[in-house]
Amino acid sequence: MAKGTVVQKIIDRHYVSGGKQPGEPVAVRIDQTLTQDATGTMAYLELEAMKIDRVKTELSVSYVDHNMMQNGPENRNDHLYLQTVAAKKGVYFSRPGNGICHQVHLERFGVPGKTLLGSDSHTPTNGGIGMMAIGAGGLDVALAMAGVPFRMSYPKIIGVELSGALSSWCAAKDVILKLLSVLSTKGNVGCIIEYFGDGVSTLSVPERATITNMGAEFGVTTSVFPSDDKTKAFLEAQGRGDVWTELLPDAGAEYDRVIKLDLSEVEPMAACPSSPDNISTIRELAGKKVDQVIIGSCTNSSYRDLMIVAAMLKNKRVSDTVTFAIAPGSKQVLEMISRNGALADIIASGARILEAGCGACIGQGQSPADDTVSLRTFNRNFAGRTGTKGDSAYLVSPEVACAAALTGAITDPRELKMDYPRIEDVEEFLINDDMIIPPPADSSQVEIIRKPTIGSPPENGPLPEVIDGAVVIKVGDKITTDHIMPAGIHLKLRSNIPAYSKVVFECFTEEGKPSFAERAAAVRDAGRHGVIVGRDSYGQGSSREHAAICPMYLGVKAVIAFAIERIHSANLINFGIMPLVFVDHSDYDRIDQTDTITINNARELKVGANLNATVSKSNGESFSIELAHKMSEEDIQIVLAGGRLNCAG
Ligand code: MIC
Ligand code: SF4
Repeated sequence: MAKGTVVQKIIDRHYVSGGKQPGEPVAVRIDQTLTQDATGTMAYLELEAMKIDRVKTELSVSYVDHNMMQNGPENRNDHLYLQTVAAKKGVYFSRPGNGICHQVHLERFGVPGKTLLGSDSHTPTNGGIGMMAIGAGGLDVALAMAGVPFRMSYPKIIGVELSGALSSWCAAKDVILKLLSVLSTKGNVGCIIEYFGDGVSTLSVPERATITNMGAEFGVTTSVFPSDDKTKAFLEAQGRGDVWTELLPDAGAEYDRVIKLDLSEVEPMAACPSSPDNISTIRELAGKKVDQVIIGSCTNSSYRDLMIVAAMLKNKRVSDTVTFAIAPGSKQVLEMISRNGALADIIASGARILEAGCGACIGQGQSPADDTVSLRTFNRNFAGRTGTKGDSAYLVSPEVACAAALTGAITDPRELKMDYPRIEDVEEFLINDDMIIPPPADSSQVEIIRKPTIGSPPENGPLPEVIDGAVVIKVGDKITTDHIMPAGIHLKLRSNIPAYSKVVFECFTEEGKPSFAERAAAVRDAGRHGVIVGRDSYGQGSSREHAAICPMYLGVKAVIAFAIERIHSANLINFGIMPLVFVDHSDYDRIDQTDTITINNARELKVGANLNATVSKSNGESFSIELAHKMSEEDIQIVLAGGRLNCAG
């Protein structure tokens, strides 16, 4: 067990119950929550279903940053519901245009040493100021708002010891890409990363936040930096010095594993298509023609990032063969670069200015052309996430992105022969919270606006004794929640489960053949149950609980894989679907999409006990397989009840 680390101190201060050995279930008190609009509507509908008058957290904030296109009435309907339900339940509301939830939260609300639970997988961004900030499904966040402690597995703490300082043109993004090349996106479930060592003080808070943000791609519970003088200076510059407390690891703090990284050895890197851990150096990729460059997302759209970009673009013009777009992370950033003239330099160069929000990162516009290379400062490049099938998206630092925008090809920024525009830490940010609406002290008069597209969480019955399972899909390794539940143009359906369910696993639909939704609905309507078969690291990526709700709606009762990622596994349980793992991996090869998997004693689920299932082939052959699970007693009760909303209390 790790001793005297920052993470352990935060857990100790928030400990409610449970074990203290890595892997044991532990419940912690949640101080703050955040939601965004794409996951938020469901989260507040679930909170309403819990019949709680007012949230019980110290602070809860509802952001609108994902669904900004307002293509049809659905998005604005969601926004109206979110604004009024926030007022009713005692939640702050950050209006559309105010910026991306993680960036705004870091600027205006994050507090070192506190816990934050957010219905978005990049919630760990606020680990950059020493919070224990965790991404979860909307229902877990609704429960936290209702005052229920968050259950997690007591973490293994991976210490990343930083030494040295970054060289010119090498960025925080390169640090996290380097680490992704070491730790990869799989096999890290149940761990928390804590940064320590002499190198920490050389990184500014926005740089730390880039690192903790993209730490989500490891599949860890979260990533945390200590809270030190740099944190203090950042909070003071945000006019919030009063919330600062120092939070450092004790001398001799023990980590379960230590990775050493000398920042001076980090060089410009890229995550190549189509996984954040497919890492190359820019030197290796240099010369590759680029058609599109976009700077933005919660990873790289801070004031520091855009000032670097503006300095690189000043008095220059974007290459004729590149389309170049910039989305600032927040209204604060946009307003500051507007007032100091940096935005004018960016506009003059030919960059296209997008609104402060998620935008292209979640496939809302800016889809690249067929067979072209897109360079993005984002955190995810899962296949098709850009909105273009067969896309080729690379994830890079703002420095590398800008170099490519100027030259039309992947270029090592060190080759540009420019002076590195080192950006000093800001002494005073421009503070204007007019776009954040605090909840009224008395909300009895507030009426919640529910337009016709605001549905309700679908219902589910208890887990049946016998799972008469049809394998409705068999997929391979690293299936992300973007594969399961596409976002982009479908995002506006998040409040309408029957409509959104039609696109589950859409990327696997073959021309002229029934879709997953059609196959699963046919199985359900025949009174049988759906089973999804996957391989390693199933459910990577986003926190979207729709990747569980929609399969539940379509009658899925079990997912069987080699390993299921943390947030997705919790979401499956929350919606009454069993997350199961193959005991013998070779069984995967023996199962086909048309097979039947029967589990006779499903309701006899026991902690630590395996289940037996029978696989029957269409030719009459059958064989048995053994399935394991990691569900706790509480998880089992939730699954047996058919989901958390069916459980009393
Ligand atoms: C993402 O980056 O994939 C998202 C969109 O922010 C998701 C949340 C969602 O699907 O609404 C996430 O990261 O959790
Ligand atoms: Fe928004 Fe992209 Fe960040 Fe998700 S990763 S919160 S879509 S900016």
